[in-house]
Amino acid sequence: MFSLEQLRETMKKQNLDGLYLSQIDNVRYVSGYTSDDATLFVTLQHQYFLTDPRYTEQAAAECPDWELVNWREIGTMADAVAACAQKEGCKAVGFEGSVISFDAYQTLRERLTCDLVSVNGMIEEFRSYKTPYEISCLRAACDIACRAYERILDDIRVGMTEKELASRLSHYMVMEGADTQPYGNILISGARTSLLHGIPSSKSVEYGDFVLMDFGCGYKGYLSDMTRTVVVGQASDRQKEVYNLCRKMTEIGIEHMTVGTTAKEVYDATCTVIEGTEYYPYHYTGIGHGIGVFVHEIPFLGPKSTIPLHKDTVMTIEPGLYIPNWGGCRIEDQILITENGNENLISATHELIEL
Ligand SMILES: [Mn+2]
Repeated sequence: MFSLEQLRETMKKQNLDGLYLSQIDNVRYVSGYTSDDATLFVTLQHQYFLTDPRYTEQAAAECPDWELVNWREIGTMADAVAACAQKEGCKAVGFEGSVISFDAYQTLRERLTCDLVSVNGMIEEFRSYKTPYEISCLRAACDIACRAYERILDDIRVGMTEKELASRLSHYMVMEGADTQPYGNILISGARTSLLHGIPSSKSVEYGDFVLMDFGCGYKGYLSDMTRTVVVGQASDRQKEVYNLCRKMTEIGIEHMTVGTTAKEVYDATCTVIEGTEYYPYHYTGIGHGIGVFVHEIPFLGPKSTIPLHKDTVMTIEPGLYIPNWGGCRIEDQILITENGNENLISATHELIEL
């Protein structure tokens, strides 16, 4: 479980006496702050919250244990971080190398005489262990998405555009209790369903279309992510065949999502469903991801990941088949790994729905 003491233990193990965090999801996770444009500087004794006057009132209320720094009084954000590190006499400062800009890095390099060490993934590792509170928020986010899904099914009919349906789906989630922050929902139809991350367009839904909905919402900052594929009218034999393969892949994957199983083993299990079929070339190898305050976080499910899954991780499983110029199908659930197996947080049916 995350605490500043735990973080400081991790810093000590890596010989760091300062840590600069600028990835906003990590900032929120570590400090409890819920807005934007802020960074953190943690030393072995103190913790600083750096932002500008737009957010100081909120930060003071949400992060009472942090020393508030208005970076505008000092110069740039990087100047303020450098000032904190100097004041604390830091010798080795960790920073998120994959997040910080080149200019900010150069400023830190110029201002600081100490070592700068890139420590990507330190907070993400903490984030992959969900607390009971986080799990309850994730569960609520999944329930909201499922309720909105039930409502959108009543709206999907010939002539409705993807955009109209996508915006209704977002609206239903907010009405059902979701946070209002925008979330890039995918709702695509017909041949466009082979686009893995297609953007809803002004195309109208037609009879016989697959409609693929990959969507989710936030609840107190914690996210849900689910996908369902339905048919408008009667499904063709090929649609049924593709749908059933996708369904089996997801279900076999879920069976394998247990403590100690590696991400690769889950991926391999899903592939057994399509091996030797004409559809094998149409699968995509990234079939799931951790999810929490950010939609894609460790662990990732795929052929290259040998990390074993652990208890209290919440992650998606979303194998799919994507046939260019014909269409695609995906069924995605959000799974909590438990001591004795797992729990599917998405309650929506896997049965093929023909509207
Ligand atoms: Mn997903």
